[in-house]
Amino acid sequence: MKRRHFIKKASLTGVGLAVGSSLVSCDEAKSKEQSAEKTIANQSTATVPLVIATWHVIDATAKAMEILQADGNALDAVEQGCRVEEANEKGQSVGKGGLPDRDGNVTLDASIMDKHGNCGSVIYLQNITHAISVARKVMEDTPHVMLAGEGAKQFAVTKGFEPENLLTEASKEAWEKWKIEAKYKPIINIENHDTIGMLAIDKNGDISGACTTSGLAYKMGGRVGDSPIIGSGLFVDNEVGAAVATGLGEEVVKTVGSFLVVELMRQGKTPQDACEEAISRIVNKPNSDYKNFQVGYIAVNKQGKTGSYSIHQWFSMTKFQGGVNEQIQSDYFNKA
Ligand code: SD4
Repeated sequence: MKRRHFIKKASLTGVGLAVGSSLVSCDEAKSKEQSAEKTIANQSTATVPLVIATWHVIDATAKAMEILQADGNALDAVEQGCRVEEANEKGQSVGKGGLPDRDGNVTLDASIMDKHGNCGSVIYLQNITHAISVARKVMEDTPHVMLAGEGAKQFAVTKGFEPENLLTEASKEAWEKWKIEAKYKPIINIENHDTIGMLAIDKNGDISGACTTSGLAYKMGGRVGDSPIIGSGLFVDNEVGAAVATGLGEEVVKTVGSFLVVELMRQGKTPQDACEEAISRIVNKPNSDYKNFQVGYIAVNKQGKTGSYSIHQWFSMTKFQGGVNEQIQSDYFNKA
């Protein structure tokens, strides 16, 4: 390992060796490096690998952990974890079976971000179930960060993704019913399962995140939410931590929510306090209509501490850490 890299790694993991400003011999540096690596390894067994996700998605976190336990990296873990819910036709807010827009089109938004700060996203993607994998291809195989609409679909097809009909009978029926009144109203907590946002730390202590959704049910055609907007629906900084959002995307975009949570952690807040502060920026706006919509955040810091918070009750986080895969109810703002 190069000395500069080592110093960075030591300070990031809280090992705090005083080599940055002092002159040390090569041997001394090497032995300090070895002991730092051990400490990193010990710290890792205490808290990582770990994975957290929005809502109740035990199967998705189990899939991600399977990858992490097999020495897979955090990026593969979050992608594969998200794919579980994208393929789950019963979940009406993600991937196949997602509720359509007001014209009956299922349109998907997704984003992914790795430990280097690379990111990719797809916006208004139609007919492709695994939006998260297309987002990863955008990140890895193009010079761009975002692809939208027909261009995103065409790109996916050239990458071997099979177009299919994403509107299931159940979602079509729900849409037909909605059309009777055709009122747009954000729904708080759709069946305790919504946009999936997932964050993971692998055995090396590296962080990645992903977010995938069919967006708000019965949205206007062309509407884009927070989930594919880097910094709003998702943000990862491998030196600090990561955050991901769910709920009314417009409110998350207006406050650049996930970036805000990570910046608050950089300033020293715990993940829990950072999520609470990001929610308070929304609810404390003059004339905030927060009683009528939900927003929730989950976050993890570099030390593997996690937090989650929402405006309304019944938001939850699924967390797989230390052999336990569990759903944890979030604390929330609106207790009145
Ligand atoms: C969006 N944040 O498109 C997503 C949808 C969601 O609860 O999370 N709904 O605004």
